[in-house]
Amino acid sequence: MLRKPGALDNLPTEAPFGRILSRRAALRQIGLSGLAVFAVPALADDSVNLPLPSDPRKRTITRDFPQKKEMILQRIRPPLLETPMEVFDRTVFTPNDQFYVRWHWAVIPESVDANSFRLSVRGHVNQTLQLSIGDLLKMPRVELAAVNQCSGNSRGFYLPRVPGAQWAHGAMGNAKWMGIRLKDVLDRAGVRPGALQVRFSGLDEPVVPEAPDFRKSIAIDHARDGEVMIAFAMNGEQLPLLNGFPLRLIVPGWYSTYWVKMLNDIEVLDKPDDNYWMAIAYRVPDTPHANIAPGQSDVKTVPISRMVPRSFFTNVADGNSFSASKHLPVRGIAFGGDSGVARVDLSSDGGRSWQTTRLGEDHGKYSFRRWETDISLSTPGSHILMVRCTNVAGDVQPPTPNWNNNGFMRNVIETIQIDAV
Ligand SMILES: Nc1nc2c(c(=O)[nH]1)N[C@H]1C(S)=C(S)[C@@H](COP(=O)(O)O)O[C@H]1N2
Ligand SMILES: [Mo]
Repeated sequence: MLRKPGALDNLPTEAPFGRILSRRAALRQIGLSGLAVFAVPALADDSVNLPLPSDPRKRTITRDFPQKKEMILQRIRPPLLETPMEVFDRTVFTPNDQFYVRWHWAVIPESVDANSFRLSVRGHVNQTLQLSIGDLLKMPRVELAAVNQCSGNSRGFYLPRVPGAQWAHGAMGNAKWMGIRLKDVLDRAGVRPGALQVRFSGLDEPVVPEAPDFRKSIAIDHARDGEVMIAFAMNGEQLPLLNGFPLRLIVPGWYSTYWVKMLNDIEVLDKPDDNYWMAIAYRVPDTPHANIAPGQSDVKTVPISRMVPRSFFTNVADGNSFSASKHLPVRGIAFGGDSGVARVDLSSDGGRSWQTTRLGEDHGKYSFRRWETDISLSTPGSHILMVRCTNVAGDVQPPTPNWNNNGFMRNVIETIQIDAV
């Protein structure tokens, strides 16, 4: 488990197992390098000001977590690390060493021995399985680009504020995930008639035995849709320990709470999962945009599920100044949620008129997609820029922010103010 700051001061900060795997040599080596050591961060002086409505806006930049470069520190233990916005401007795939990190419980293995690691498949099946990494590597592989986004991404923008990590927009990332279909693993075990859900759990544990272990479930048909996968690689490398080495679940188009890390247990259920993480936590109001009035009670809730479209500026930020000119290149990223990006529109007059942006390469319906356009900034003074994604299903980002007790599913049209001088 992660120890208190100071306890591991003499250990190296680099994990020895973060070897880069070439895509072709494909993950044969994955079973050989399963050791990572946590060194607890010594906090650096660097900081960043997040564009949030409330304090603390000033956050520490840390370089002290294994296999991670500069990250915005939200919490040390268990680690919550946010991706700095400029990372999204550089590339459509978020590098593993700056991919955000979120864990619920602090008892996380410091190392996982990939040779002795076993994934169990049990419950309402014909045959219980104990699969090694080697077993999984022999099964047919699939690769898919998909956005991993925390349900509470952008929670720091909520007004009135709600408890929970005060993320700006960096609790998301896009990667090419490689692994095997969950369906193939379930077929191997043989799902018995009457199966309702499949429950997933990882190697992390609560700090006290009475606290609920982190477990998430999805419907049996969803689990067998051929898209939900068990990933052993991300962006052509094995998963960083903090992102779930050696295996994690990928549920394309759904919020990341279902993307269970360090996945070692799959249980087929013949009744609905009523564990804490399904019945109490990660629920949203059953209303459009999961929106209620602050303070409203007696609201019917449902487990959070599909993501909704979003778009962001990556090369300009609120408060930036530019010299007045006819052409300012503006660009960013968008994603459609659980369907592809149909269009991204930009307004430079506070939402009165909208122009269509050019979209970048299409890496599939669950991926980030880049957008870019030029705006005219010839009049000195303030300009209000807004960006809005419409997905292939016709869902569009709303003009007003949603609100709910958990700060989930924010996807209001992003608005920034820039100055021409
Ligand atoms: N085993 C395990 N998996 C987990 C969690 C966790 O606490 N334990 N948190 C979930 C949540 S809420 C999020 S947002 C994502 C974060 O994934 P990342 O750290 O790879 O970015 O992991 C998900 N999977
Ligand atoms: Mo999350």
